[in-house]
Amino acid sequence: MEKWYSIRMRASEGGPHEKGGRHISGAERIIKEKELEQIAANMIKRALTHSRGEPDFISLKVDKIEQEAVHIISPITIQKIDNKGQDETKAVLKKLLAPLPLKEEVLFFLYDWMIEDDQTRGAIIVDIHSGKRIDNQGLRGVRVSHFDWDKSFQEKWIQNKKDFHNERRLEAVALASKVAKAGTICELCCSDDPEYTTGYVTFQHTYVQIPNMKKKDVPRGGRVFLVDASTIDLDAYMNFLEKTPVLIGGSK
Ligand code: WAQ
Ligand code: MG
Repeated sequence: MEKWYSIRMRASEGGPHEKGGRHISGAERIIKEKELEQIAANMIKRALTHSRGEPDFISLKVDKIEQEAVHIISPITIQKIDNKGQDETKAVLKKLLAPLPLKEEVLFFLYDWMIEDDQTRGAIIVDIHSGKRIDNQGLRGVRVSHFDWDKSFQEKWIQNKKDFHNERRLEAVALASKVAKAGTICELCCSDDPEYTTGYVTFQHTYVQIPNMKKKDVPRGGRVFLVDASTIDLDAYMNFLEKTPVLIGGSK
């Protein structure tokens, strides 16, 4: 039986994240033993060559995982919509998310927060009805972890998707697929990388790419997971997002 590992990298400048260091880069994979060395080297390279700056702290963690514990899930459906400029983004989001029980003032408050966030390392969990944050994780937020694509499944999946031969995008789709599977009603995402202005929202099991989510050259961004606080088991939800190994596609 093949051995599987979770491998995770995070890099920051001015000390480790938990001691106030500024986040530079992060990545993670679920891989087989024979891939470990190569992928560890790639992750270090990625940390050292990131557009957000030069890290002075890099953490690389490797954990063996039990094959039986791995959940296999399908990728979320992909869509793209037009958005001509950042001054139209709020109107685009409002129209797109109209089917949800989400008040305009809550949506706009969360959007404004997300595009300006330079503090929170993970995502915040917010009740879709009250608009209140419910995760109690402070600046750490909730870190979605232990997820990856099955590589041969991914090769087939991208064949008819010309815009998805892109590591960042593929990673975002995998994360969003796990987040949706956990019972999230809607996810809002904006990169904190200064040059990367395309964000996305997911709802009703669809990932909608939104150009001009923020203005260019802004090194801020964030993620929001909207849930129904009256029905969700918050501990189980967070445990699934942070700890349960999930592979997109493939088989055991
Ligand atoms: N779990 C939870 N939140 C995270 C995680 C994680 N593993 N990684 C990042 N975040 C939060 C954190 O607050 C970041 O500031 C924010 O999300 C953005 O992270 O189809 O690159 O890694 O072209 O900069 C979208 C692609 C890319 C859209 C998003 O996000 C497309 C991206 P980044
Ligand atoms: Mg980033």
